[in-house]
Amino acid sequence: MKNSWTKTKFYMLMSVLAIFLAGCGRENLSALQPAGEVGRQQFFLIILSISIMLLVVGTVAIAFTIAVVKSRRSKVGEDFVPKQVAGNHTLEVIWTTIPIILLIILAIPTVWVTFTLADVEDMVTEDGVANKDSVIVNVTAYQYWWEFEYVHENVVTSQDLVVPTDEKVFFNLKGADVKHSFWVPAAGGKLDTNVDGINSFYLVFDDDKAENADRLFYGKCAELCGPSHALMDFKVVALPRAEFDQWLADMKVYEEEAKVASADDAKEGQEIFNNSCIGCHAVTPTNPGAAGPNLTNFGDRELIAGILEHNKENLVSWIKDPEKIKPDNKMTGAYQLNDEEIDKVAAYLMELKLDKNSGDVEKMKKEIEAEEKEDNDEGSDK
Ligand code: HEC
Ligand SMILES: [Cu+2]
Repeated sequence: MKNSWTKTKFYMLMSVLAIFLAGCGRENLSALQPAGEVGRQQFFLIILSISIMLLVVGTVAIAFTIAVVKSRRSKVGEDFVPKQVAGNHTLEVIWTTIPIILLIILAIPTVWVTFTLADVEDMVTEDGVANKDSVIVNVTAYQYWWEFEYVHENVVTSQDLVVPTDEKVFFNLKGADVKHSFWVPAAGGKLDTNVDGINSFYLVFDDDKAENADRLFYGKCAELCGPSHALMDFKVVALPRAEFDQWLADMKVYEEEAKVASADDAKEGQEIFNNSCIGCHAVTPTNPGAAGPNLTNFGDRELIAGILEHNKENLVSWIKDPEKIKPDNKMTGAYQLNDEEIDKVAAYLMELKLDKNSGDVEKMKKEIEAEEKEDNDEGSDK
């Protein structure tokens, strides 16, 4: 009876562990299932260092076991004194050389990969101006949200980072208030976002891996930054280049003027928004560095505030009491609205969806080219 209970406990423990470990295998957030070149190289380093570690631990464990088994008192007697090897030259040379060789095997690929992954040369042209062929995103981390600025296109968004697949995407990282850290486990990283100084690197998202992950990867803040640090999530939407360009062009439709609400309550909501919220939240895609997330395409988002499921009910709870959802967030107490007003504002925000395929990609490309010419002229003047 006792025996079977022990067995049951064992199986219970194992099944809990299995469920727990199953979380390690998700393609949208696991460093163990790399989604691109950067993640793969980092994964290779993980495997290399673990293999070397296992080799060392295994050898030591085997040597230890042999020593313990062979030198039992019952076997060798009370007065046995083993052979003394202190100061033995051959042995000392062996156990100094082996660790040196192992460290060299570990060091060469580590240093090589570190320098390769930090190579952001393609970000600028020979003239020293931003390379228009590369997608460059300026990332700013705030307590407790993320802002993404597309350098060439002059488009700002937040919380959902949209990237093209199968090419290097370059990031310039900085922190607006305290130090944060930008991490997309499946694609690579992490890299600190410092308050002074910009860190740059690139990531690659393979198109087939993105498709397996339903085109959505998970991102995290990886540096303790305050009470809501653990809630400082973002999403990465990885699209084929043509769809990515179209998304940018669709955002640019609202460059000059915010989307106008259509339903009656949303219309009233827009007015309330323009009185109480617009000081911190832009609804056109051209304003970086505002005090709150850019909401131009809020209706298309995956989540609210990076963590809540995207529906109107949750939006109402967020506007009513953000403090309850994200302690210490910087929106709490910034306005006073009654339930009816909150409902209308929420109706308005849910309407903030991009009109798919309304933007003119060709026009956008021409604008970028024209700007490049200007920059190049300036660049060659120097
Ligand atoms: C003092 C500036 C400020 C004001 C005013 C303000 N907010 Fe915010 N808002 C923020 C900040 C900061 C965040 C990010 C909070 C976080 O995630 O930590 C935020 C987040 C949000 C989000 C989630 C955004 C996302 O990308 O998921 C919504 C929705 C929102 N606010 C709606 C409103 C509405 C509606 C009003 C007006 C009634 C308003 N805010 C007024 C600063 C402000
Ligand atoms: Cu953070």
